[in-house]
Amino acid sequence: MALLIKTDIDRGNAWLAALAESYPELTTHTWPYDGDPAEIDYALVWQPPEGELLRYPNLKAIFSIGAGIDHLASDPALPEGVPVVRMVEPGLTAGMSEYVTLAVLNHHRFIQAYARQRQDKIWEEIPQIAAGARQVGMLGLGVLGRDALEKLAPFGFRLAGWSRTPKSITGVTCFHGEEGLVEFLAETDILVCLLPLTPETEGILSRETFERLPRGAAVINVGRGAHLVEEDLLAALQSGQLSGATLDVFNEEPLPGDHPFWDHPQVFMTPHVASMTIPATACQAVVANIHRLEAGEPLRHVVDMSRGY
Ligand code: NDP
Ligand code: OXD
Repeated sequence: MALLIKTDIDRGNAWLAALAESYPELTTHTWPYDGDPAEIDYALVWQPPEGELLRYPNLKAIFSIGAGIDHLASDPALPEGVPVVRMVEPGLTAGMSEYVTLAVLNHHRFIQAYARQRQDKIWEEIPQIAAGARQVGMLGLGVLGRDALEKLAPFGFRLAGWSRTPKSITGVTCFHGEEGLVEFLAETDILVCLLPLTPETEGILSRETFERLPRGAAVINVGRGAHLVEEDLLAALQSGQLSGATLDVFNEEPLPGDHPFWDHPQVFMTPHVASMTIPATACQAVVANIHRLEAGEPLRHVVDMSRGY
């Protein structure tokens, strides 16, 4: 049985080492592969070139190295009928919850505002707001959104979440669907986007959304760059409707050198590193799924490609 890995060299090597340890019988190749394409059973990929996966006629499953599968959904020549599996693994989940907690506390405790004051040697207190007086609102109540809310709970924030289908989560006020969005936004002081990128969610962080938030709210985007309408964010920061933003993902990555976000005093940004799949832990999920498929059992975390996530 053979698996082809397509990622960058360092991560590819980490995957090879992790898979060799947890599944020594599995033959592994890194992309580009110049052997017989018919020998490849599984593909483990991040951003493969368009049409690449069509080259392997005997693929049994495509594993996304990331939680997001938009890098596959955007391929017009994805092989039909081959299941696509998204990444669900404890390392990726833990990393995202760390980042979201950091970003929420950054806004809650005015860290960016104090950094600006420091530059101007201003020693001035900003009145602190109790965590219980703020609502953190999570767009997306999937694996990552739910874990981040769980990690935020001990701080005492009011927690809310929005999903496509109804949810019931202890300690979280849950909203769903278009009708639920307006009510959800009205009370959300710190808005976090952990949605998958689909035609329905593209551009959701827009002027209309920002105007529905309480004045002075903050926005954290760790979903995908295309969730955000960048010029609407700049306008909302300029008008004071939003007080700040944390951005990890961008429409164009790497962010072009002349982009206004680089120097914007109210934007805290990182280069798409909010969380990363960790091969040492993630290989367990991949290996377990291969064993399931080989035993004739259903795969876990298969993507509904018609829904886009
Ligand atoms: P899941 O598939 O587990 O969860 C997705 C959630 O979004 C679900 O709650 C789903 O609702 C909700 N959702 C989807 N479409 C809609 C819609 N139209 N309206 C309302 N809610 C919707 O995904 P994960 O939590 O594993 O990952 C989320 C995303 O995080 C990834 O797709 C990726 O883009 C991003 N990500 C970013 C990283 C980074 O480093 N910046 C790292 C990892 C992931 P329902 O529950 O009803 O189905
Ligand atoms: C992911 C990512 O989707 O890293 O996992 O963006």
